[in-house]
Amino acid sequence: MKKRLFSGIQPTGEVHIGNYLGAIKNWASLLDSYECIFSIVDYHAITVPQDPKAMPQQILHVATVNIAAGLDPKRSIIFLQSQVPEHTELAWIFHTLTPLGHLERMTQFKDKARQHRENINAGLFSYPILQAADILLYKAEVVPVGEDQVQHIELAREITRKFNARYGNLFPEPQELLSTAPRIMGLDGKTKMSKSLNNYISLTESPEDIWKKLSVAVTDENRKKRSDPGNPENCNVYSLHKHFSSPEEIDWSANGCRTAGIGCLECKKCLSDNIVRELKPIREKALALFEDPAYVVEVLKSGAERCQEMARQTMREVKEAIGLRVSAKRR
Ligand code: AQP
Repeated sequence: MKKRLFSGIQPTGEVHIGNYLGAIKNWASLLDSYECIFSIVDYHAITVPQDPKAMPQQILHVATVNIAAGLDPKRSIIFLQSQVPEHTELAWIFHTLTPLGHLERMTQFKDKARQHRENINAGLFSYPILQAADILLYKAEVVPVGEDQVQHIELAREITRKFNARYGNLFPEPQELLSTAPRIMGLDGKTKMSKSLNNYISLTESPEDIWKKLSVAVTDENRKKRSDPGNPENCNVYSLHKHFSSPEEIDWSANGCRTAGIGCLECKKCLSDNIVRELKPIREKALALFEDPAYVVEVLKSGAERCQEMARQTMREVKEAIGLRVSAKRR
């Protein structure tokens, strides 16, 4: 029997190469090794303000791009979180087990609270509890994520232990699975690449726009002019080469930077060509799928139906364990 795997992505904007290298590419490579469930986590997305008119389009966009990037609906389940109400039901139960102090320590909460000072809501604070429910509703054992999510998976384990200790062993302890690129930095070179910050290259970006964005990307800031030698270890463009370029090109970039043998623009051009080449099939498939939203809607619908069955079963077991199921039968 294959172990079950769960992961999610928020429909908060364009899917970028950070999501791709940190998560989606890894997900696609795991389809045959695990029983895979992927969710477009719209309830997580609304913990920061979203435009209700744009939301349906964002959901379809993120689902479509994930399918185009390798999530094969025939070999995995892809569904929309809000179509399976048991996620929030189980999250409520987990709220009663989660110490406030644990939530206060979450780095993502602190970062998002700083970004959205005008809307620091309770959902943003308890986001990791809903994430624990997402995973445990399907008793998933493996959760492939980027590094930013590891703290949340640790909390999910903590919640699992508390539930199992109080109510009996129902849930397995989920483990994170990191890709070889767990943290891709944004083109500003300073913050994590994010959908909600304008520091990304999206998976459907045109070749012209990829070059436009890369040509102004921050490199080693101590390299002030072409003739200055630089330090590739301080350069995000070099870091990206490691994920898109051949070993020879990676060496060429590092040596050329250290000796001032090449300029940053030359180095970026090579990277741009390689990113364009890797993203080409994804972009083409996504553009074709954008013309067929009915197919994507159907994938989400049938995914939700399959999840619903598993979710109902788990909730029956949870309620039984907690003592919330009443019956007229005498004991
Ligand atoms: N920069 C990144 N490097 C590596 N992995 C990343 N992930 C996100 N950014 C990077 C991983 O992608 C998966 C889906 O992410 P998400 O949509 O759930 O939320 P996020 O981590 O908050 O992603 P963003 O792009 O930064 O979205 P916004 O701006 O809306 O907050 C996760 O596995 C994540 O680790």
